[in-house]
Amino acid sequence: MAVRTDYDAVVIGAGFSGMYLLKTLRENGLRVRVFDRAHDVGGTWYWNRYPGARCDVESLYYSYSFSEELQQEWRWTERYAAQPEILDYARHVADRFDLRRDISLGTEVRSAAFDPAGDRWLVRAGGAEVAARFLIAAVGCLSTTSMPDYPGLADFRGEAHHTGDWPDEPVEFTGKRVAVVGTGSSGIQTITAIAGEPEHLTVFQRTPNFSVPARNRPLDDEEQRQVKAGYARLRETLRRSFSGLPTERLERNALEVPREEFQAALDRNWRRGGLGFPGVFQDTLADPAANELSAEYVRERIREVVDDPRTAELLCPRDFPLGTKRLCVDTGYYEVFNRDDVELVDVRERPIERITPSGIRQGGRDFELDVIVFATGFDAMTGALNRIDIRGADGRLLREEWAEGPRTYLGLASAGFPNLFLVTGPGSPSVLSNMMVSIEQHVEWIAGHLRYLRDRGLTRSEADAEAQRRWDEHVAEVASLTLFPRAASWYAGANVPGKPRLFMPYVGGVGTYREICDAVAADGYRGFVLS
Ligand code: NA7
Repeated sequence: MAVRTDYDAVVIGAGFSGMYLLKTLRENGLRVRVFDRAHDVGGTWYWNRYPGARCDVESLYYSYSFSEELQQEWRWTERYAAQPEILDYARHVADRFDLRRDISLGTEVRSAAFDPAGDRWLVRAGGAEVAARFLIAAVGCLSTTSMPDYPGLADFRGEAHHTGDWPDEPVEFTGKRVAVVGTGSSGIQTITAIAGEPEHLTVFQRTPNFSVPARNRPLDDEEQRQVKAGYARLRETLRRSFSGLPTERLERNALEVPREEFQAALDRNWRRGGLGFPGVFQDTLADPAANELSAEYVRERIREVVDDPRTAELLCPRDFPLGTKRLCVDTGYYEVFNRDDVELVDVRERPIERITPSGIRQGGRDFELDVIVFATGFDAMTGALNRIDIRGADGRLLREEWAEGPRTYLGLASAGFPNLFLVTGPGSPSVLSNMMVSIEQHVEWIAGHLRYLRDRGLTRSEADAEAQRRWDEHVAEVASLTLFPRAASWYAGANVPGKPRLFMPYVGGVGTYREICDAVAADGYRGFVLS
């Protein structure tokens, strides 16, 4: 029986994943509709417009590789692109490939139910219902903000903003009393960008993070020309690498090399700047003693910069191994704490008690404030999916299936939810990688799978429950060989009260993961039940 579908595929999200899906599936002859609740494309880079927002992966690598013309013609101005430039790039891509005509902006997908009789998804987007054979969630890993449930927040008379949901209009800090709550990447970037503007800046820190220098700088034409001349090979190397980043990897153990060699390698990477630091020695993320060597190296750099020894010690991370929470990449963060108009407040032992109409009450002190910036992070990796009512073949909700933590096959699909595919989902290595490398791989794999189904007249693809169980086990097993599970990180759901604790990313690396996905495809999509 022929069943009506409005589209072959509905894609949720018009960030870098959703846009590339649209382009690829459209070229394969599919009718595609993309929905996004934002009023423009760009996803993460649309919402995270807080001061100082910048990518922690270098612009020449944090960019699409699928179009030779695009990668040759687009010119990045800095080694690390700031949010406005990345958003411009996203808009450029949308226009260049004529994507906007198939994207409905300002349209939130609230529910989607699989219709087993028609092998299709019925999707409620905005006020309308559409039917599509496939539903692809390109909702992002860090797109649902996490806001502590402070009493009194609604009564605050000043301005309060979350970094991940920043207003369009510029926020004025000059001459004001400002607080930043949270010292992850977003907090560190905000603090560094605004320091000096407020009359007084109070930083509320619960857990210090490891932050390494970015060494950001303008990109000159010659450097761009050189990288672009070797793009094809470079991109292929990144696809086959561990993290999708062009970092130094010595294939040696920190504990086994002479001290001078260890010191020289870390000095070199410190001077170079960026995220490569934990990957230089192969035991850093596996052996606590090796890790401690690198951790202490960073603490020494903090002590060198921060004048007040008590403040320096408060800023020194000790609660988790280096690299087991995403490193922060900064430009002058620790220097900020040498300013007279900046105060660091430790809230670990004595948490923020409440928000008062005029500020924050903590440790028996009342902080009078005009602006509070909440840089308190995200309900990462599952938050955006779980807030949509996604009902599978037997009517069960995805968030209920995932009540004990997400279950996926390859991070790409979940048993019980036929014809639903996830881009950069839990169980994939995406959040540990250069996201662009992961996005392209996921999109191309999903597009290949849909081609395979169409060529064979198949209308239904579902992850097999047993294959999924084995994959989840494998993800956990690989993680257990590393130090990652030792951190109370958003990778493990530990940053959101009540969220199930489960280490979600696949730590095997993007190159290995690609090989696994390719082998599954070559084997007739082993682990999927097709009909
Ligand atoms: P993160 O890295 O999750 O950082 C959130 C910060 O907010 C972190 O320092 C938290 O401390 C802090 N936080 C959260 N809740 C509270 C409460 N209740 N009180 C005090 N402090 C709190 O989010 P970001 O947005 O900075 O970065 C997310 C990713 O974006 C990043 O990893 C990069 O990949 C880009 P905690 O550590 O939980 O003690």
